[in-house]
Amino acid sequence: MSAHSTTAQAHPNIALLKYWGKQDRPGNLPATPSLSITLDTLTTTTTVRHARTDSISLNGEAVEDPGIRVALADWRRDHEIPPLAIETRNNFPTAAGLASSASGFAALATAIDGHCRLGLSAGGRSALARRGSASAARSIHGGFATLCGPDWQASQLMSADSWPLKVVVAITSSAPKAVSSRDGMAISRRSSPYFDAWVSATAGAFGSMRDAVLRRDFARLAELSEASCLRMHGLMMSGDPALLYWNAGTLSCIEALRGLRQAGRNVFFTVDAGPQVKAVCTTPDARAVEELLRAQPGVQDILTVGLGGGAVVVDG
Ligand code: 2P0
Repeated sequence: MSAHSTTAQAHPNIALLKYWGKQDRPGNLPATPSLSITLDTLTTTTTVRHARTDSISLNGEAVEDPGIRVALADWRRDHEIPPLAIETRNNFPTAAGLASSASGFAALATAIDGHCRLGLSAGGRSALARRGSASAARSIHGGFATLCGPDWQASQLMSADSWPLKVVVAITSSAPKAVSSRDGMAISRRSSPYFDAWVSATAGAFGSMRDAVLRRDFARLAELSEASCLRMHGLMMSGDPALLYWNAGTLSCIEALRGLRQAGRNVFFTVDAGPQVKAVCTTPDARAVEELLRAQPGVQDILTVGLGGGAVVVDG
């Protein structure tokens, strides 16, 4: 052990090119590449310490978290990880559609790597985090991150400072989602007639989106991001059972944001496996985006964040 306890922090990320669906082989490998932005302000803080048996607490309460238990068992097949007491806290609502599993597994993998002296590279931590939750692989890095084969370890494409975009999140429901991402992905893969087309279209868009980010081409990034989001939701809706993660507020926000972009503002929408709408915009446009979203029917709350850094050990 490197210290009595080790604490790490990580932030959620939002995919602009979406991952939805897994490969048919072990390792929690996505069927598609993805590209994301890591947020600031929203933080998961995780402390691990040696214990007699594993225990997990979330925001101060003991929890049974099957996802963490399964990940620990998987990680222990390759690494020397003793029984651990894990305490994790989110400074944002866990069920608000803000990818707490991404920041959670990125913080946990980083804390364990530090505490147990696994000596992993950032790529190694990303692979560990991915085995817990694939989107978590991207939260190891700050700014713009990509996750693609053949190694399925995320890399940083560009730092947060290189293109400091803003994200305005419109919360349209605080209810937990009815179908988890993991179950939803399995349904889409098993039953949607569009699944293969989704996989090939996403692979085809990956290089274009990477180029748009590197060129800081907002208009092209907007076009590619909205297409990826709508294709993913089209896929979700086309399975059996059909998955419709949107509510009326989601659609109001999407329509309003399309109008605002037509009116000349630098903004686009993205929506994940839930009803919240994330508006990505340039800093001068953030105020107008906030005002517009706040005025939409069904919007309960608004949260504005910037782009942040990767997962780090903060103590220990
Ligand atoms: C993403 N999502 O790329 C996509 C877009 C939601 C919609 O990754 O099964 O929690 O743990 O690997 O990463 C959410 O799924 O799924 C997700 P698992 P994860 O961000």
